[in-house]
Amino acid sequence: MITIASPEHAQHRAPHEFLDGRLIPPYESPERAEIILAAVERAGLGPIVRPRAFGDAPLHAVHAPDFLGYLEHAYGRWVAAGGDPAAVLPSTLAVRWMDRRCLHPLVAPGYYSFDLSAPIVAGTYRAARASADIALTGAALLLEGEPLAFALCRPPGHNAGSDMYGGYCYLNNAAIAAEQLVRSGAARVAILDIDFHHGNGTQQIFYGRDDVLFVSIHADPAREYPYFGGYADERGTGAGTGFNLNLPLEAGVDDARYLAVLDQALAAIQAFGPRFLVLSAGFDTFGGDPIGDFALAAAAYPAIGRRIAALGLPTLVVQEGGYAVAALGENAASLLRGMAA
Ligand code: Q9C
Ligand code: ZN
Repeated sequence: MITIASPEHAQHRAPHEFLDGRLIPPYESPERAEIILAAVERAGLGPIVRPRAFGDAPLHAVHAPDFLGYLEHAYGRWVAAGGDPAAVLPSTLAVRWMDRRCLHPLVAPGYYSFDLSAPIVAGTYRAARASADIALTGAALLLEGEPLAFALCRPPGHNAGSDMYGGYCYLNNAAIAAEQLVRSGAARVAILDIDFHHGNGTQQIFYGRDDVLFVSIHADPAREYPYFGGYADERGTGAGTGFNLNLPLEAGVDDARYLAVLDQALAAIQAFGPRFLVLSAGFDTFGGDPIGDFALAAAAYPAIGRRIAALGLPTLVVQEGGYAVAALGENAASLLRGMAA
């Protein structure tokens, strides 16, 4: 197994996030990536390499050009227009009845972001680019014949859509990697999302597609973020109908329950017959996670890894969420150990 990691992630450090009307310290911190890297090193799971640089084309294959231009320049333009230098966060959100585009530097954040949990600081775009390059390097390694790669991405990506960001996510690393695999000749690619939260961005990007299957196991959005999507009746549209599978779950899910649902997800992937698997791996399903309400034990992660590996597919593991920082490194290493075994 090969791990891809970069110190560039540290360029992104949110000063705060909004939650339930309170400005609070951010759950998504640089320490997360450092702790995962240290645990993977300790576990001796194979070489750890830096990402290659892929340029703009693979980002444009997934994200809208105006959105990428926004992300790149948002912070500088915000500060120049008088916004708080601490971070870009919108004051007015584009919603159902007002979805016109307004690109005033103090207002564009409310067009492109769908929540108040993804502040942009000076280094956010650089970090997000490096994170996407990490995922793309993992995809390249699979194309070169590696059976298993771990993209230690930060910031995470699965909440970012083609022209929207939020939920700590800016560029959709897993989607960018999956699209690259398709464009490199894979007829079918499956994405399995095991983050506690629904991967609304990944779903949106591939919703009309029959060559990329998206399967997600997550907290029921009627109860948990992202609330406005991720329901079981969202099955895809047009040619993509039947190629989106949401498996929303109740609070308190334990190891046995989770593994039973995972088997359902894996059966759907097997029936699809993909050439590659991209695994959006979040560890906020852990019982000790401060923003999740599942009850997985540490022992669940090697078991999850073993079952996924039993598909026998070349797999790119892409790091997403997980905020129980003290356990995060071990949980990630455990999943990978289970997969590599
Ligand atoms: N009451 C990822 O794990 N706030 N994103 C949730 C819950 C945002 C999660 C509030 C959660 C974003 C990558
Ligand atoms: Zn999550």
